[in-house]
Amino acid sequence: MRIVIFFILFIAGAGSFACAQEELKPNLVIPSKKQLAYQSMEFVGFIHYNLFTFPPTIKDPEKAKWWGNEPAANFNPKGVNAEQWAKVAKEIGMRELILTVKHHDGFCIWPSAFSEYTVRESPYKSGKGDIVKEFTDACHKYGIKVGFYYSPFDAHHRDYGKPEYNNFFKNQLRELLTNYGEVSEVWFDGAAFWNGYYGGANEKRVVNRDTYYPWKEINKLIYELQPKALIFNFFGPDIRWIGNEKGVAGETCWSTITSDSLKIETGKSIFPYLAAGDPIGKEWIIGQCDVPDRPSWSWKKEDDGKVKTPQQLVDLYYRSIGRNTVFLLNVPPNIEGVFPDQDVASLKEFRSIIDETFKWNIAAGAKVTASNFRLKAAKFSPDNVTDNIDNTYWATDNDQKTASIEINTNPNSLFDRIVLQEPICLGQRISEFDIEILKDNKWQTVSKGTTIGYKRILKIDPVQCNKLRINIKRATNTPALSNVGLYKASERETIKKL
Ligand code: FUL
Repeated sequence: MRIVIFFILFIAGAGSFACAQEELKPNLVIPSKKQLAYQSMEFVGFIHYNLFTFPPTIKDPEKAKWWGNEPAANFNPKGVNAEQWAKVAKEIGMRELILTVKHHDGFCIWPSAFSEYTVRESPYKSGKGDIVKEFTDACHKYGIKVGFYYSPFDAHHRDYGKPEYNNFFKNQLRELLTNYGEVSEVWFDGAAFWNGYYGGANEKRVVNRDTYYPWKEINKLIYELQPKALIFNFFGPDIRWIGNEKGVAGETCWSTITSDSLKIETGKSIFPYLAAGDPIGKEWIIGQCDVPDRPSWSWKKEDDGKVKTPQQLVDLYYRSIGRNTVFLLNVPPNIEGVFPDQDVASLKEFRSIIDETFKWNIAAGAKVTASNFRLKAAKFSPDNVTDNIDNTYWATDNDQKTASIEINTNPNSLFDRIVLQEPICLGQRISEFDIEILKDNKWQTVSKGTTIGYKRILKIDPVQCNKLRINIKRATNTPALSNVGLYKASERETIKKL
């Protein structure tokens, strides 16, 4: 008897497998495996800590900024605690930390063999210290990925602006990428010119950032030395700047752009393009939203008390992660070398609020129907959007670029946050949607939007309803959704005025 049942189940299983014939074809432009993993980290941290953390000796305001000749002796931290950086990052859900190993002033916080302007020349640990080593050891110990911010612009180096400088640039990268274990991201700053010291020349040097640096060779070198690393640069190749330092992505945000159409000299016009991406872009380049948790990137005494509130951070979470990008939040160690208490307190409360908001998905396991689903096959069933499994999805038949799905909601559950996700391993497809709820037998629109991508979070007024309907109104390819989540925001997201 048992054998017969097994046999029947086997035949049925094979049948449904045969039915799931026609796979959903991926777009021409899709993310790499590395990019998929990076995007799912969602939240990463920036650490601006370097010579600039210490009060400048030069008082001339013209020269005060990135002049490139502040004495190395100024770098004299008394209590660098990289383990605290990594522990806090872990606690608040940051999956990677990116440290400013060399900023515009050229000072290196590792004892680089190619520079005489480093931590070795400073009093820190009597010239025997290496902040990059302390940082990478701590990150590896706590399971936090390592990123290096490296400023290509260098106001200290005498050859800056000449071809020779690029050898120094590559030598330093080789050093950083061979001596400190696994590196997950290399972050190149956009600045390319300034008045500077330049080995004593004391002048202004201007370079064309697009053509001066040998980007192709540099990228190749990075991938050779650290195959798992992703490269952040203005226009990618892996991660792109979102076009502002406010931590805010465009409400429309495609993960695709065409980078070779972009030139920095064209100035401002590139910013909206970077923020919104391009539905017909030829490359997949993840948007990343960088922002400091205080007015400045580096710690300043006068900014104590000006740390972003947990509610402001929550707002940035919605405008970055909630708009298909990765949130890169800067936390500056103070002059001693630790994250200040007030920053840590704000970050922890922020994380606790987000965790509370997204604790209960009231749509989990809900019954879903759709106007169409691909080949009527289980693999593409609408139920897949509420099954809590990442790699399952609902998709339509090839000729259906518009479609609706309806989720049976519990009329007693209140919600005001809607999370939508596309299975981006197949590319990004949806370009317009709206959301309706069925209340008192009437459909009413509660939200609308353009792109979804990896994750889109919509805020609506709190509602209870019997059904929620998502109408895909426009798509660049057969639409698919991998997840729909409904949540009730924590009361702590907004501070009520008394
Ligand atoms: C900018 C720099 O000039 C700032 O100092 C900071 O490092 C920020 C992340 O990038 O371009």
